[in-house]
Amino acid sequence: MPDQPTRRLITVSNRLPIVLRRAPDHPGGWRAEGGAGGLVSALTPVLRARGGEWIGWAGTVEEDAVDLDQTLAVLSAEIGFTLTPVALTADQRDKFYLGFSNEVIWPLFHDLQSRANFAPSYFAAYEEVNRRFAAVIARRADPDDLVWVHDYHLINTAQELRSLGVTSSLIFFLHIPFPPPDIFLKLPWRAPIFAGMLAYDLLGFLTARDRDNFIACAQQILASELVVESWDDLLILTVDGRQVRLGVFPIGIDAASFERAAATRETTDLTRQLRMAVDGQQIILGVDRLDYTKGIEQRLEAFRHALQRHPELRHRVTLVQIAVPSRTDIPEYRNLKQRIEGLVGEINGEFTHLGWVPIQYIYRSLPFTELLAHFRAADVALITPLKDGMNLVAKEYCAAHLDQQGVLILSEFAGAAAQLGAHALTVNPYDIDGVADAISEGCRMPLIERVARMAALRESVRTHDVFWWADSVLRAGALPVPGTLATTLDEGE
Ligand code: GDG
Repeated sequence: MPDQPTRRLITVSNRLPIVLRRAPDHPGGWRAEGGAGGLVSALTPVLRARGGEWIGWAGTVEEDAVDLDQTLAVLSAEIGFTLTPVALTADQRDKFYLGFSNEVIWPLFHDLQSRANFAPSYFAAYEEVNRRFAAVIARRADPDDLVWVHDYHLINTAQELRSLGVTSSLIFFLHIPFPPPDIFLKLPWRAPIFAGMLAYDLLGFLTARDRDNFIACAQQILASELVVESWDDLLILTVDGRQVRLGVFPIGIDAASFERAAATRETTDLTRQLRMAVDGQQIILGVDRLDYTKGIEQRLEAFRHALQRHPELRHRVTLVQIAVPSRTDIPEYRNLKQRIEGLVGEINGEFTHLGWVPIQYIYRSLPFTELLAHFRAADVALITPLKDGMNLVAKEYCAAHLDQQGVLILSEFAGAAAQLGAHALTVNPYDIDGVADAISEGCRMPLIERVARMAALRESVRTHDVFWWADSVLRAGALPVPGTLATTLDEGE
């Protein structure tokens, strides 16, 4: 069997890296927009560098999905890898994507079980769509291909693939946290979801915390049938004589591209404009999809407390909060937007004085160069998710900070804290006073300390970039596991 660099890669995720919108005036009748979010940011450079195929939903519903082939062929040629669509019906989009994926798994796996909506009708749609994805993959995959399935929407795809007779190596990567047993066991469909994960050959987690939570769940759910053994950097679970590899692979960014793009004339000019607009004040920056896991409300409260507890910050700092629209079809997200905008208004109403407005709030996705300029211009990045699988924004901020003078304030509950925590100011995002004090400390940090911390952060981001990550996962997915392992363990019992 060829080793991993030469094996064809089929990447599968709920979303393709582009979203198609009907546009009668465009050639083919469709207009393509870039997809949002961390998974697309991370995987696009990997597929560009390596080639292969990306299977996913193009954002269209089945009723609309005619004449896509020509548009996707043109886009595939432009992007450098093959885009293969999976169509969903409007009902599947509602129950599988908005419903089971984003109202059940997303909150539960972020430890926010009280936000989960365990509607009984969602799971059947989840299984149905996983079957649909499997049918498309089965048509495209050869036995020698590596099939790499991403994220919580597609946990049950491997089981469906196996039942269709697909024998390719199947890798699953979870881009969100895996919760501890106390929380996971609340899931009414815990048995089929857990069995779905065990049907892969390799399970990739972002941090050791997530992998260990998975093992703790396995110990409770499978009890005596389970054997866990370490092998290289991986753990091997043997269940009913079948082996599943578990690995920890902290996802990175395309750091070199970020550094290059941050250094361009255009970004430098925009950075200067942003700095001039705040007239000598320090910029504190928040960048998030507008999502309740990102802790934006708690962050705004902490900023309000910082202005109250540390009045010397008034007139000297501006908080720039970029909130990218996300999942706007879900009522919870629309309510959150209203609460955030209410808070911004309240805080600005309370503190605005003599032309100084403490919070600038941006509700849209910025063009890449503008985003980079915001990273470069910010003295402090305030990244305080309540829980986050990794948080790529933390890494992007460091990569873009060419002058090495930025301060990173980072939630201890972001996966990124495992790698970056030692050189960031780590905070508990629920501790409003603690975050307020960290804001003050970040703004007062002496230059020499800022530079030392940022240099170490940048080194970590550069060394563990997205290519290192993808390579580690694919290598682990392609390794032949020693067949004697289960026997050895049986003999040792
Ligand atoms: C999930 C997990 C995990 C943001 N604003 C703009 C913009 N962005 C880009 C950022 C970054 C991406 O969106 C967000 O990535 P994150 O990792 O921070 O968060 P999620 O979207 O929740 O990602 C996360 C990730 O998957 C990967 O495994 O790290 O924990 O939740 O790349 O730059 N991009 C542009 N304009 C914006 O205004 N162009």
